[in-house]
Amino acid sequence: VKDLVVGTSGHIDHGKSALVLALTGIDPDRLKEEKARGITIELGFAHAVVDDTMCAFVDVPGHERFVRAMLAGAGGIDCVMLIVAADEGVMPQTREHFDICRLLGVKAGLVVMTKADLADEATREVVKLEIAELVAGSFLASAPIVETSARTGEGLDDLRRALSDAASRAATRPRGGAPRLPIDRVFSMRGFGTVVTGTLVSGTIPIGEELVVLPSGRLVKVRGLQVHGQPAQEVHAGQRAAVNLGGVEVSEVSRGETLAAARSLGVTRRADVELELLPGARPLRHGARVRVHQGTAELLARVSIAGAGTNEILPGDKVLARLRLESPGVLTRGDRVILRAYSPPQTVGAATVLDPAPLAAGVRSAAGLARLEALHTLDAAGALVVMVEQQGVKGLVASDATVRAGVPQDEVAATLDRLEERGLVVRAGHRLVTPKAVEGAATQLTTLLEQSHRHEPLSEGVPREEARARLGGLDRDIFEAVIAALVRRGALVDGERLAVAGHRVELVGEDARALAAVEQFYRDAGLTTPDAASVGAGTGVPRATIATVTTLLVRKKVLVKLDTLIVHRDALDRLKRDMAALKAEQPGPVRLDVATFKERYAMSRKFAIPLLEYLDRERVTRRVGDARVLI
Ligand SMILES: Nc1nc2c(ncn2[C@@H]2O[C@H](COP(=O)(O)OP(=O)(O)OP(=O)(O)O)[C@@H](O)[C@H]2O)c(=O)[nH]1
Ligand SMILES: [Mg+2]
Repeated sequence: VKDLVVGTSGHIDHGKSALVLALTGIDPDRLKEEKARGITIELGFAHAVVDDTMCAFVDVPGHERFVRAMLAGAGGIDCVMLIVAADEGVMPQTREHFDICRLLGVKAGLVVMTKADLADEATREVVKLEIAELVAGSFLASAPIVETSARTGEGLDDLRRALSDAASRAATRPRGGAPRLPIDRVFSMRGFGTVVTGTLVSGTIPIGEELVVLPSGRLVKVRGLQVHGQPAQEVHAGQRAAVNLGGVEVSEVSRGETLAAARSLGVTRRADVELELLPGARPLRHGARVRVHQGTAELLARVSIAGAGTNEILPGDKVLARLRLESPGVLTRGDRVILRAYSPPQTVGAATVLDPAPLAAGVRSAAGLARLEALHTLDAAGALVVMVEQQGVKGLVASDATVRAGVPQDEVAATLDRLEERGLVVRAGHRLVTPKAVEGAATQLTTLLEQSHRHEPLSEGVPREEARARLGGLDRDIFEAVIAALVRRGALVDGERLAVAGHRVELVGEDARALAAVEQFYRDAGLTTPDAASVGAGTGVPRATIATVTTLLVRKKVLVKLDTLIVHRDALDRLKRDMAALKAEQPGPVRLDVATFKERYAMSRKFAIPLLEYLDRERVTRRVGDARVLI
């Protein structure tokens, strides 16, 4: 069977709940207060199989004070029954609810003229004309008007047929993709714990799934599922579900929050949108406060109109704008939200999200407007490129492809392949960046290295981390991409230190002679190496130059630093060979103590200890107590 969520809509007292009861046998008004006052206050739920369709009915209140609840219900419906009482005709909330359905983009539905038993033929004809005028040019323009009476049962079979027709036309919701369930009720059930209900607007949730509640970010696990009071193994898009959640208390979840897959939706305080003001609304000023309804949530926000100088949105206009949310919202690109005035809280329009997490840079400038215009005309992949471009060399975290640009999770890999192939985006580890930004950073890095080579010709290059810091603390993944780009074209030598290809530490004139003299001095000194002062005295090289050339020789591994000693590598090689010879002289383990070592090489303890420790490190000797054994 096909699943269909059918919502009621219409003015107070027009017989919405009575009709749902007549169709399903289930009274959607459950609350004591609803019974006492004879009106619907909260969303009501019922279900029935019509033909081969399982219809989940969401019954909304018609009272003008409860439009908020109506909106929470309307967000998840596939098909609307617009209800008009035959004895009253089209009334204010008939219009408002109908506006909301239209603005939300509900695609299927029908009109029901209820209380047919209370109006004569002529009155009903007038009401039909009113209805025709209301729905002209809309998705309901050619929908049937079914006349019913919950009292006499008249027209109920016609209604079932019309519902079945509408069901066949209604699009099914995407079962693939990430699950998203705006929560409309939270309660605790004995023996189960926390239960939330709502309509799954996309994806599939199996038992055992780990999800997240947003915006709070609490991690939860699905312990059990019910659809229309029956246990289920999984629920899919288009079904109303009760979800038993582990890992969270009833007090920690509330209506308006969203149950979703981790990393599929973002939490935001800012959203760039295309805003549409209803023809009947009052002009909306730049900076005006509005109520934003998304899913089951209501948030307060201020409207910033994009572009310089536009201070007002006129009725019937569509403009690009930014919503600055006063509390965190759960939004993704493509979401449709309803806007109501702050006071009185009438429905004034709707908005489609273009970027749910824009940077703080404003939208009042020409550049800000141009960016929104681009986001407006592009598909998700195109929008992703704009978002990546805007991040510059900082790049965009790859998960934002879904969270921000709205590329479905299972299409991200293919989309990025395509964008990379076309040279629009580069994947740098966990980030996305434009080739242009990588190039910019590459040029910067090259300039930086060239400068450094000029200032320190004796240095073999700039240490990696230092280079990264000097590029403004570039993200590690992007830094690696920049290096890779330069290496690929042979412009950079990669290593612990970075250098421009072709950079040679070459000493000329005085410096070259100093280097040779110092090296020769150390070579001659053998194992008992001189201190800096005697190097100066022995070579005649100035102190500062000695320091530079020594550092260079150490870096080139011609000289080796052993604690406080500096020893020529030839001397160390000779020492190792001597040790090997010593071992070869006699069979069995050869012991060597500090005194013997000192004597053999005619040196003091100051030299013997670092040299023996060096031999230990090189695994020529092994320390046993105070002595060594040759290995
Ligand atoms: N005569 C007659 N009365 C009806 C019919 N349908 C509903 N009523 C009565 O109209 C009143 C309002 O009906 P509800 O179904 O509660 O109206 P509603 O549209 O759900 O009202 P709200 O949810 O508060 O917006 C009740 O007293 C019903 O008994 C009908 O077909 N004929
Ligand atoms: Mg009702």
